[in-house]
Amino acid sequence: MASETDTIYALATPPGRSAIAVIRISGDRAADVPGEFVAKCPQPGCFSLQTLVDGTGAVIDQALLLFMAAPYSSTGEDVVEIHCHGGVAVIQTLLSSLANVVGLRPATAGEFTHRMFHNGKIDLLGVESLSDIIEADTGQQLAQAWSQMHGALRNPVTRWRQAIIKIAAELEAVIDFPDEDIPASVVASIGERVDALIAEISDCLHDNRIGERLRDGVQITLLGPVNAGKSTLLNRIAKRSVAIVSNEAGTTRDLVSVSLDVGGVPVTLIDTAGIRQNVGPVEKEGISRALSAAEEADYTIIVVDGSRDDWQKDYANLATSVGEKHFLVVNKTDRGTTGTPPENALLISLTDNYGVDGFLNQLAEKIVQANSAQSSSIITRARHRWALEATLHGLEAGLRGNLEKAPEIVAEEFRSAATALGRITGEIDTEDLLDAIFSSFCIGK
Ligand SMILES: Nc1nc2c(ncn2[C@@H]2O[C@H](COP(=O)(O)OP(=O)(O)OP(=O)(O)O)[C@@H](O)[C@H]2O)c(=O)[nH]1
Ligand SMILES: [Mg+2]
Repeated sequence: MASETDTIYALATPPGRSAIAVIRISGDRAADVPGEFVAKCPQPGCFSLQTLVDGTGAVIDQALLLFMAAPYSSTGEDVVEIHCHGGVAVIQTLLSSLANVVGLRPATAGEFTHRMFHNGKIDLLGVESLSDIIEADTGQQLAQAWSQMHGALRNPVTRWRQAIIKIAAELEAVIDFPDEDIPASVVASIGERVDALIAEISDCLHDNRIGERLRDGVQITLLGPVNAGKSTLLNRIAKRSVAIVSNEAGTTRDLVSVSLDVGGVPVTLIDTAGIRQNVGPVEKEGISRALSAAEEADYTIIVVDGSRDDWQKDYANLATSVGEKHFLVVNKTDRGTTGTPPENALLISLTDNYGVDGFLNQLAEKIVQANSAQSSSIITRARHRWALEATLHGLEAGLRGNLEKAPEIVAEEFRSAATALGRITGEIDTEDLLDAIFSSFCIGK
């Protein structure tokens, strides 16, 4: 059975052919591993070039070995890294040799990081940041991940938690002397301090989900009547032919998406089926998916054919269903436009390339402005938000309680607020949560 004290190993680099591959080994038996290949374990903190041979004396590879002795390693255990040539046979031979070493077993997903956490090398926010650093697709996501690693949320959470624990402790002291009245000055001071904490935490929660959006990406949906030019616009933005374009109404049936980097903000742009009445079951399903995608999106681009008589009516219907966060693109102006467009209309012609760059610049500006990491946005996961909401809830419930008559109930509310904060950094936690977080890592991390 897998144990937390086993020595574990894994390929730390992606599988397949590469110039160099790295195999990591962590645990008590790590320093014995070079000996299994008739090589010497280097001095702690040193690399050494060694020839690794198998049981018959045949050379497997010439590799750089690195040894980091406990506790001065990433996992806090003895760690050996084999920096070998990244050939499939080299990697496979080394891994199957390691499988035969008594006391060694392959690591499970995220197990190296799990050990870092258990050995106090990193807290839960650090674990999440590490995952975000590896997953980051854009520069802004990377900057946010590092800012989280360096304490963007940890610092205020630690300060708030200490303040709440101090307040709860002051209350406990009062509870210990039940015959004495709580001095009015203590009641006032606790009220003021809790008010200030509530204000600070609420402020942090009112961040428009910028941090989470930057981490998860922004979703933009193209919506509009059939034949308006949605797929043409998607292809133009993606700079390649992703979706089929044709003059046949109802060409797009399913959702077609592309991933984009807009000024460092990761964006998923989704093309959808054109909206129209009286259609068959397949198209009907497509339209229902289109409307759901627009509902879930952070922004919707409503595309209409400005040369058609009823485009204003189409726009009005769609605008009502998607709400405020939308852009109105009136396409096909090369054929002329009917009626007076509303003020927010962006007039373009994809065929003549009229107004398209202007629209795209405006779109990019809006996305970057609204979704760039800001020093004030320190919540990057729904988990953080829930915990901060639970903290607020505890503090507000405490304030509503009767400090003079039932200080123990108030203290309990404050303690629950401190517990919720402790969950963010992992000081207080359940194994369930840890398992969920670590399982998102790849094997070898
Ligand atoms: N005249 C003109 N035609 C355009 C313009 N933009 C796109 N078209 C044409 O309009 C037709 C429909 O374009 P699509 O991009 O397939 O339209 P769509 O909104 O995706 O249509 P569905 O998928 O059927 O909902 C194609 O023949 C395009 O070449 C434009 O600015 N002017
Ligand atoms: Mg289409």
